[in-house]
Amino acid sequence: MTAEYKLHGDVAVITMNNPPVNGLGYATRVGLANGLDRANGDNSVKAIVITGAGKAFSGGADINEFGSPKASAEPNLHSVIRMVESSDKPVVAAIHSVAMGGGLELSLGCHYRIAAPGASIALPEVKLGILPGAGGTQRLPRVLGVETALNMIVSGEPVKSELLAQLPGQKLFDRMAASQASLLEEAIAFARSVADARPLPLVRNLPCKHPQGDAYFQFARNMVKGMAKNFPAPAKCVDAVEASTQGRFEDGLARERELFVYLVQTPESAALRHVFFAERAASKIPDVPADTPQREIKSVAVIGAGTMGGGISMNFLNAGIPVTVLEMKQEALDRGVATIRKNYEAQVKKGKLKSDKYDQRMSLLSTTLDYKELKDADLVIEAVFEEMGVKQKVFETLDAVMKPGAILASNTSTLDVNKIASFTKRPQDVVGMHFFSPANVMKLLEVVRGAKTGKDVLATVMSLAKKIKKTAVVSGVCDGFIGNRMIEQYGRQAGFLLDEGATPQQVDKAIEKFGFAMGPFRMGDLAGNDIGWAIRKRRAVEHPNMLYSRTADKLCELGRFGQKTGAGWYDYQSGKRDAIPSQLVVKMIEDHRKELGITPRKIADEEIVQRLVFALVNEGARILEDGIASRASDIDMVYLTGYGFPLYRGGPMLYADQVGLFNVVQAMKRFQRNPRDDAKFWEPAPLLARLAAEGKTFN
Ligand code: 3H9
Repeated sequence: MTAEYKLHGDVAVITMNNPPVNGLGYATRVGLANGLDRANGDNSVKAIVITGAGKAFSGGADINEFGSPKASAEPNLHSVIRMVESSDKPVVAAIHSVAMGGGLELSLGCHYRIAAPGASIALPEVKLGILPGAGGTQRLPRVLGVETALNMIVSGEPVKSELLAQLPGQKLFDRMAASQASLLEEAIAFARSVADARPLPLVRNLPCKHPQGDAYFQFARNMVKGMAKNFPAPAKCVDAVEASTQGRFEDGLARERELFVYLVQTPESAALRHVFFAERAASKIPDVPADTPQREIKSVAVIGAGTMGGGISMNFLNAGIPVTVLEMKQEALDRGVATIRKNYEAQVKKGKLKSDKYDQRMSLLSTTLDYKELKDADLVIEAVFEEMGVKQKVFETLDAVMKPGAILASNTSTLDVNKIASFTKRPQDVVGMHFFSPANVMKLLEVVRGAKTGKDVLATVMSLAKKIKKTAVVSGVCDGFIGNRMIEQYGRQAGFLLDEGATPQQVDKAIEKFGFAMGPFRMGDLAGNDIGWAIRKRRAVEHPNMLYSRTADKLCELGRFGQKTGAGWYDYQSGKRDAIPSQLVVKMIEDHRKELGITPRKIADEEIVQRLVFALVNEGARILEDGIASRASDIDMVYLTGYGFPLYRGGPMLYADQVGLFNVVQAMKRFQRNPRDDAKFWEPAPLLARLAAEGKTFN
């Protein structure tokens, strides 16, 4: 049982104890129900306090139980809340640290609530693609007013208890405790003081109205429609809260239930719940325990003041960690610092950064032309040209100058980190830290684990990533690591689609409609088509048999590198980023087809999407099988945070699971018969074939 029962004189205290956050799983609910029964059956008990052990009152329903029979097994959360409401003796919720979701809903069933300052109060269900399903949409408006409650429910954002307590007319908290330390004692005293109060107050009996209900809810609907495209939950939250203002409490509760049951089954909710756990799982490395000692990172050095080096530096400056940037020439340093300054100034102008914070960040930045001045840095990140010879020189120099114990990181996006480590006499200190451009904005950090990378180095980099607000995912060493190794296959398919009859805008539109932030051709134009060109030239030497469409090379031979040259797959007007379909490119593709003797065919959007996404999935399966990624959900995190994969689809591997791996393999078999495509390309990875045959999933 995961709730403890203890008598404090004539007050029974039931303490939920289900670490880490007292999730209201089956055993906790049983514990609460038993505690309530026991207290009500004991004549010596006059009042009851419910609280939580450890670091939360309660984080809400146990998300692990969703979709399993345990979630609704009796006593379900509704039944527990009904027991609380109908208790003969007053029940007081003693809230501290975290009261979220079902945890807050449980407290709203209590007759009284006392909160410690600093507690995070939220109904965050919308972030999981659902709505509060245990009365939250009906009770919160009754204690906070319709508008405040709806804002909290639609945003899911936590609000501090002391702020809520100050709202005029609020009935959420009957009392604030002086501190968390005194909460329990004060709650017991309060419970004793209301022991004889009758009738016992119930939130459900409070009135709930909005003076301009129709107009207000119409306005709210318009707001969420704009904000929450592709996510059904926010609009349903509005419906549920509206129901709280319209009729009997029980009717509102029934409406909430109906909407909850609908939402919990949507693929969007499954995706968001998957992401919740995927995010937390990614921070754990199977053979690097949580208590692995870490190195202290008090200062950072960055080699290279280009776009990447500058963006990387900003992450650390934002976190209050001093950075020294090194370049070969003063002009390059000046340019790099000017760009960082310009980025911060833009944030100040937009009101996103206070000017004193800006000064503070810039004061943490220093520059040098001399490697020796970096010697005391705890971490050095190299962001120089992507060429092994250049990396070799940098790492040999770092090995010579850096103090013992410094972490030597490379921002390489494709090169062999083991080889880079071999340029030093301390391969245990070498790790890949692959940031994504723009590095000060993109959430993803691929942490590349070399064969000899120390566990303490990995543990340090993972916790540093959290400090600089990145989503870190560990990748083994291979060409392109997780993200770029997969994107290469996606890019190859995009090229084959052009050869067969599609246009760049058709491909982009189809995949953008699927939900990608940007299609492959608009993306190429933004990142620079010359980058892929350089990689393909290197690959042509290393993998001479790899088949590509030649269209991308031809584009580059025309000097059409993308936005930076004013022309790429699309045309661009100077100073603008709008992609305008290019007649010249269409003609170039048509000529190319003629050369190959291809008669173009009309390709359906569905085929485009499947070929691009299943290309990712198949390579993802290989990456899993090779042990480059530890889990399928890590691959999903890479694509969600680094490549603009739609959040509401949960990442390529979850998407494949939802489509069904059998169906994915069937589609691949169909593509294999396509005469223009590379038949070998569509051979299902052994892991994918096996899981599909066994009716299993990646996750
Ligand atoms: C709900 O209540 C539905 C009802 O309305 C209706 C029902 C009928 N369940 O984030 P952290 C785990 S829906 C299971 O790193 P922090 C988490 O996986 C629920 N597990 O810590 C992690 O495990 P591990 C509405 C949960 O201190 C560990 O706790 N509630 C749950 O930075 C630590 O998590 C929410 O959506 C849970 N509900 O932040 C709250 N919550 O160590 C979601 C956490 O094995 N949770 N875990 O990786 C949060 O926002 C944060 O976790 C919280 C703590 C603020 C609580």
